Amino acid sequence: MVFSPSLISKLQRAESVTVFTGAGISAESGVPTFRGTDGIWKKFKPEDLANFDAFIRNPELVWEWYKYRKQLMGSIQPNAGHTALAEMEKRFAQFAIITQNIDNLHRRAGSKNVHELHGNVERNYCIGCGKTFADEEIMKMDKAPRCTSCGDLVRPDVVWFGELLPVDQWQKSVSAAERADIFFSVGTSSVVFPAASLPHTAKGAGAYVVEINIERTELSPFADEVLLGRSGDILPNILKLCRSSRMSEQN
Ligand code: BJW
Ligand code: ZN
Repeated sequence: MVFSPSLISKLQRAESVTVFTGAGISAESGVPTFRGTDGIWKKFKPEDLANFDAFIRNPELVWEWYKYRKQLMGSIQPNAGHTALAEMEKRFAQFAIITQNIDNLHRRAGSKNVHELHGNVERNYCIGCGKTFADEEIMKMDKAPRCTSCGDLVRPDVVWFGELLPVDQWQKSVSAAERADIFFSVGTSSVVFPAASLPHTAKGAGAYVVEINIERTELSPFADEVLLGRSGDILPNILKLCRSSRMSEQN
């Protein structure tokens, strides 16, 4: 794979790298994306299920979707893209992953500095009293689990449309975007806000913005470079480039 001279020299000199990921990075592990040509939640738009009103209207349906996804996400493995990012983290003074994904695959691949903007599918809490529940308990209960303390509905600890993002994760993500010398946006359609504003924040603060996606997105016209292809192919090649260009300092 051939990279531009600009990206090669930026990688050689970068102190701080931030990587923003979306559903596309996990597609090669077998997690369906939400939108785009390969998005396979065809029956429902994410907006139909991923919101609190839909949950209250039909908790059985929303839970059916999440229980299916919990099982799926628990049974798959990080792919070459996740692993390459975990290796890259060791080669830069500052390295952060900002993910919109709830699947925990970055941490499972070994990445340490991960900011989760939309929650984590492995956590659950009661909407009445806030009590938390482990997946083992949840999966044993009826389709729409109820709190063992107050009887209210339990929900997955994820961020739905119209809900605020976790404040600490958001603040850390903004800081990571602002301090980045290189900002990679990987496998996201860049349509869901406020997450989709982060590449623009990074660019405004002087970062070199590189998009990796199988197709062009809303971000493409603003990116300094668009690398079209699968993240599981491109990221290992970027890691190779880091290994060769930063070898003397880091190996
Ligand atoms: C590959 C690949 C491979 C495939 N290699 N690439 C109008 C304008 C602006 C904003 C709004 C608006 N109306 C409403 C809003 C706000 C709303 C929003 O942004 N809506 C837009 C859809 C218009 N945002 C919110 O509501 C957020 N909160 C908020 O704004 O709070 C303030 C507020 C408070 C009160 C009232 C109103 C506002 C919250 C957003 C929460 C999003 N939640 C979800 C579900 C999480 C839980 C779960 O997973 O179940 O997050 S929705 C879903 O979309 C999920 C994702 O994280 C998110 C982003 O999707 P992503 O990752 O980009 O996936 P895809 O499928 O879209 O794209 C995959 C990409 O991968 C594609 O481009 C492929 O080509 C690519 N690809 N294979 C590389 N191998
Ligand atoms: Zn409760």
